[in-house]
Order: sequence, then C-alpha cells, then structure tokens
Amino acid sequence: MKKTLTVCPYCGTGCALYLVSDGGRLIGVEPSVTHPVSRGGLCVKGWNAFAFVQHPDRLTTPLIRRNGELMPASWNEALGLVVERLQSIQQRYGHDSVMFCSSAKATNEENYLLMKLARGVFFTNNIDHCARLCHSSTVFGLAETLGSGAMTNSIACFDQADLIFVIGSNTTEQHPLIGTRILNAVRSGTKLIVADNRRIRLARHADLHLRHKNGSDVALLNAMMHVIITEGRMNRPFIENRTENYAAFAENLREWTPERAAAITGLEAGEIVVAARLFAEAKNAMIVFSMGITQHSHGVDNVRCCAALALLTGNLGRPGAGVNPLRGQNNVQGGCDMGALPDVFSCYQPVADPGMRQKFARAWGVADLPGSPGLALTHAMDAAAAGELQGMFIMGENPLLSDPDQAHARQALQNLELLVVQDIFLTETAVLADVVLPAACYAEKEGTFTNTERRVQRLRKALEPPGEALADWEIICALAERAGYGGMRYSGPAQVMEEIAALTSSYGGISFERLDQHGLQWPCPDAKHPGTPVLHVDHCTRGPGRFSPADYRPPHETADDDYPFVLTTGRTYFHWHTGTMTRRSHLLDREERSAFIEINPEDAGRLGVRENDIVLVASRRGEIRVAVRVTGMVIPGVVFIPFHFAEGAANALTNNVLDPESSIPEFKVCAVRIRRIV
Ligand SMILES: Nc1nc2c(c(=O)[nH]1)N[C@H]1C(S)=C(S)[C@@H](COP(=O)(O)OP(=O)(O)OC[C@H]3O[C@@H](n4cnc5c(=O)[nH]c(N)nc54)[C@H](O)[C@@H]3O)O[C@H]1N2
Ligand SMILES: Nc1nc2c(c(=O)[nH]1)N[C@H]1C(S)=C(S)[C@@H](COP(=O)(O)OP(=O)(O)OC[C@H]3O[C@@H](n4cnc5c(=O)[nH]c(N)nc54)[C@H](O)[C@@H]3O)O[C@H]1N2
Ligand code: SF4
Ligand SMILES: [Mo]
Repeated sequence: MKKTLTVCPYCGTGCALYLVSDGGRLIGVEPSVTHPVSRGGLCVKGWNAFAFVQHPDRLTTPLIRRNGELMPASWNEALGLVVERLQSIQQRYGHDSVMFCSSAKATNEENYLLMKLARGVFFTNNIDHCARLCHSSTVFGLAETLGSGAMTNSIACFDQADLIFVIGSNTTEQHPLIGTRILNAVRSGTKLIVADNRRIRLARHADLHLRHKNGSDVALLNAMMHVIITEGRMNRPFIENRTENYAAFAENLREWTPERAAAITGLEAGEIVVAARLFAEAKNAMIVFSMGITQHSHGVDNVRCCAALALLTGNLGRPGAGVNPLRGQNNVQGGCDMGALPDVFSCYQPVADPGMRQKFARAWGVADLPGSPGLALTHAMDAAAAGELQGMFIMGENPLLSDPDQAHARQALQNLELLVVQDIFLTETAVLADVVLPAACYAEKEGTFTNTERRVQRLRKALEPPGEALADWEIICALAERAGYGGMRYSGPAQVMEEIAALTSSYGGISFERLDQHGLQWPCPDAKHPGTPVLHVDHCTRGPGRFSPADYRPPHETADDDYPFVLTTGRTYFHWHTGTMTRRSHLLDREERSAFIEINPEDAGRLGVRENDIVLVASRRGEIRVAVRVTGMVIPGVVFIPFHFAEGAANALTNNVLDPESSIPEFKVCAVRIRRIV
C-alpha cells in the first residue's frame, strides 16, 4: 500500500489528505493529522475524494466530431486540429474571436500556462474562469476598498474572534471544516450573527439570526452602520489613521435609519439595532461572506458595505478581526492569482500597463502582447450567442449547467464555429464540443493549489492517468508547440512555478521545495519569507482603507402576480456544482439522488403540494420538474433549488442579468411560479 500526501480537490478550505493506493488502484483516503486547516479531519467529500478518480466514465482518448458524432482520435490529430482551427478563425475574424476558459479545478501552473497560451501565443486577453460567476464582485469591491480581493485572515484566526458575522455563507455545508471551526469557537464563547434567510445549520447556533429578504443586504448593512455611527460606536482612531472618504460615506448613511431598512429587508428595526450593537461591541469581529453577498446584480455594492463595516469598527489587520470572503473551488484563488482573468497577468498586474506587458513579453520571448482587456466569461457567452465570438477553448468547466439561463448558454455554445472541451469526464458541455481532450485529474499529476486563506500547497501524483489522458499542463504545452511557439518546454510543474515566482512578487519566494508539507501563504516575496497569515496589518494593501458608499438597488426581478416566488439557488453538502465528480462517487450519490425544491410549509399548503410531489417550476426563461421538500429552511415566498442536477437544472430558470462592475450574474434571485404535476 502506498500513501500520497495531497490536497482535497473539492473546496477552497484546502484540507490535506493522503490518497491510499494498492498496486495502481486507489482504495481510500486518510486525513493529515498535522495539517493546520484540516487537523486530522475531513468532510464527507474529502473522505470520498478518491471515488470518482477511477470511474469507468473517465475520458481516456481525444475525441473529434465526425459526421455529427464524437469519435476517438489520436493526440496528434486532435492537437493539430485544435490549433489549425483556432488559427483559421483568428485569421478570418481577428485575434479576439476566440475565448479561453480556464479552470479553478486545475493547478496554478496550468492556469498560468493557459493564460500564457492565450496572451503569448494566441495574442488575446480573452481568458477568464468560474471566478467570474463566484467572487468577481469580491475581487472588484475589496480591491477598491482594501487593495486585495483575498481573505484578510487565516482559517486559524477564527478561533480568536469574539464575534463572527456570517452573511450569505452556508459555511458548515460549503466549507465544512471552516464551519466546524466556527461552531467550535461558538462553543467556547464566540458570539455568532447569521444573516441568511435559510435556516442553515449555523443559524441554529447563532446569538442572532437575521432572515432578511434576498438581495436586501445593502439596506441591512447600511442601517447597521447608521446605528453604529449615531450611537457613537465607531472606531474613531482607526478611521482617522487608516482610512479615507469617511465624511462622504457617513453623510450617505444619514438616511439609512433602521426603520427605512426594515421596510426593505422585512426585518424588525429592533433586530438591526441589536445586530449593530453586537457587532460594534465585540473587541475582535470577523466578517465571513460568500455567494449570498456576491451573486447579485449589486454584488460589488454588497462587498463595499462588508468592507466598510470592518473599517468603521476598526476590525482589520489582527488575527481575530477581518473581512473574509470564502473562496469556493479548490483553486479559484490560484486561478485568479495566476491571471486567468481578462485584465491582469499573474497577481493582478494589469495588461493595460505597457511596463507589465514589456516584462511578460521579454520573459516569454515574444515581440508584443495585447493591451486591451479581454472578455469576461459572462460577456463571452453573450458574444457567442450573438454570433460575435467564433471559438471557445474550455478547460475544466461545465458552463451548460453552471452558467445562468441555460437556454442562452446552449445557444451560445451551439453558435460557435469551434468548441474545444478539456475535461476528465464527458460533461453536458463536452457533448456539444467539436473536439474533446482527456485530462488527468488531481490524483494523477503534480502542481499546486492555493486555498481560500492564500495557502499555496502541493498536490502529488498518486497514480497514472487513465488511457491516454494527459495532465492539463502537458496538453497546453503541446498546443503551444503545435502553434509554433518554443517557449513552453518545461521539465515539469516545478519549473513552471520558478517562472511564476520570477514574474510575480507575491509568489516570489514560493518553490516546490519550500512548500514541503503544508505550504506557504502569499504574500511570500522572497526565498526566506515565512508567508503572511494576516493582511493589512499596519496599513491596507492599497494604502488607506477606502469607505465606498453604496445605495440600495433591488434585484433585477422580484416576485409579482405571474411569478409569485423568489427563487434562490445554491448547493448541498454532498454534491459539487454540476455533479460531474460527486454524482460519480457512490456514497455521495446515494445521499442525494435528484433535483429538489425547498418550499415553506405555508406556501406548500397554499399550493396544495406535499413532500415528494413533483412540481413544474417556471421562470421567464425556462421550466424544470423537481421534487418538493416541505421545510422551514426557507421563509414563505422564497424557494431554494440546488444547481447540481442536469435533469432538473436550476440554471434553466436563473436570470442572466449582470452586476455592471464585476459582470457576475444574479444567481441568487429570480422570480418563478410553481405548479403541481404529480
Ligand atoms: N458541498 C459543496 N461545497 C461547495 C460547493 C459545492 O458545489 N458543493 N461549491 C464551492 C463554491 S465554488 C463556492 S463559491 C462556495 C459557495 O458557498 P456558499 O456561498 O456558502 O453557498 P451557496 O449555497 O451558494 O449560498 C450560501 C447562502 O447564501 C444565502 N443567500 C441567498 N441569497 C442571499 C442574500 O441575498 N443575502 C444573504 N445574506 N444570503 C443569501 C443562501 O440562503 C445560502 O444559504 O461553496 C464551495 N463549496
Ligand atoms: N444557479 C447557480 N449557478 C451557479 C452558482 C450558483 O450558486 N447558482 N454558482 C456559480 C459558482 S460560485 C461557480 S464556482 C460555478 C462553477 O461552475 P463550473 O466550474 O462550470 O462547475 P464544475 O462542475 O465545478 O466544473 C468543473 C469541471 O472541471 C472538471 N475537472 C475536474 N478536475 C479537472 C482537472 O484536473 N482538469 C480538467 N481539465 N477538468 C477537471 C470537472 O469534471 C467539471 O466538468 O457555478 C456557478 N453557477
Ligand atoms: S472541507 Fe473542503 S477541502 Fe476539506 S475535505 Fe471537505 S471539501 Fe475537501
Ligand atoms: Mo464558486
């Protein structure tokens, strides 16, 4: 038996685990007792992280569409075809007629290489990844206010908070080992406020549970800050010494009385006052947020308010105090850090800056690099649907199920002249592709992932990939070679990290040798630097923390006579996004088999539906059939559907309206109607 220390491929918590194999077969998982995050624990997905790896559905050979059908092909033919057709499209329509979608499931090295391929070889900044659907509003909002879009603290810091304010994060289900940490802190006296209208597990342990209306967070947070200011509970020295724009900000809050916010949020004014006092009284208060805050057409405004609450009360730059967006995918922090974004190279170095372009062009041995920002993922889908984008190369994403408004996503993907999908399974998106490239999964390759607390960690190869599948980095390098570029010949991912470190100051001191057992937290600028557990200690990354005022804008769609329910979408404990991996893991699949809708008992009574009835749920964009769960998890008027299930795809219903600044879709609110059919 062999044990290989690696990192869990599911969530951004970044637990370490050992893959246990016997003669080339994976037989199980063991936790790492010494790891600072997981400390000998794992959630159910971590324990089952081996299960999909050797599933018979794994892709084992490249596939090319011939006479309408995907047929096995050689690597030689598939790589040749991809490069030839991408180049042909660019010759006819220009460099920006193709889009590269990178992957938060792939390693840092692979994300870096795909962005190098897009920019350096195909001369386009059209590169993005699922962070657009996830924390793009965080990256925008925190860059503006604090100077860095990442978690300000480490996961271990949660133990030192006197109060934790969880807003729009179902932490025990979606970041289970962080959720446990919060519950442990609460057990030893830390206060907890939960602002989420679902009765999530954390809510049952909270000192205060605010069940405000979906999409009303700006009103709630503004009113909390109004109370803090009018009661003189703000941290004046912190505001004075470490922030800017306070006067204008406070002026804007004048009108935001708890009564005004009560009318918008559906809360009692008194509840808002209690929340404000609890928060302001805590010596060290920590804000934790996730998709309930970010996935709105006003996602950036929500984030601005979270940052402002921390600045107003001086809760920043200490172990128990900070602003903590929990990053979702195992390597979405890394995908962003590596520059798989349309406007920046690695670690947010802007492509618009000629000096940056020169630096990267010189390192990559190319004459020039494109300077105008490329398309965001959501805009690329719109462009494809409108016939303005011809080619798309998708590595490790399944947009047909994960993008908003499935009919629109399908139209976009079908409109393309060329769709290439590089995945470990034949996903719903891959079924539409012209070429499918089989990738090795996390257990079959070397590289690094960066978790939500900025910890860069090594994954290690436990076994060989199935059939002819190759690691994503190998495929990207082979594509570059085919395209006539000689600057992507590496002995392995360790050498790619050397190149990243040389071009990226936050990763400057990171090398495979140094990552050793449990990794390093960036910023880690040089080879002696121990890494950084807490950001913004003496001053914010941008200098002074900036108060950015935000005013309430309602969600794009609200309930009306035709569509009387608010639908909010999200996740369950057992499944991962579009289900490609968890629905192929026997134990996880057994726990949660098919699509469902949570309906409050009051609404169920009015609709005449009972547990397990099948209902038709329709929005202005589409309809699905799902089974009913009658539950007090949701408040009357709100229903919840997870987006894991292809046969009851929540995204057939969701609204493709975007936040104007971050281009994140409004996954968390749309209007639906419900009718019983069985
Ligand atoms: N098991 C599992 N874990 C996962 C994932 C998974 O698919 N499965 N995905 C990972 C990824 S990529 C991500 S981004 C994270 C997401 O992690 P979370 O953001 O924690 O998960 P969600 O279920 O999307 O939404 C969280 C909560 O937001 C609440 N919410 C909805 N609308 C609002 C609102 O307007 N205001 C407020 N305050 N709350 C609202 C919902 O009621 C829900 O409880 O999870 C990661 N972890
Ligand atoms: N309605 C609704 N929709 C949502 C959300 C929501 O809350 N509600 N949340 C959004 C959010 S936050 C996110 S992050 C997105 C996620 O959207 P996606 O990223 O599209 O979803 P995943 O299912 O995680 O897709 C990852 C793909 O990578 C493949 N894969 C796994 N490992 C590897 C590898 O090593 N190499 C390669 N090449 N492929 C690999 C998997 O098989 C899978 O097909 O969904 C978004 N969509
Ligand atoms: S908490 Fe996240 S990283 Fe840890 S075992 Fe569970 S899914 Fe994996
Ligand atoms: Mo996400």
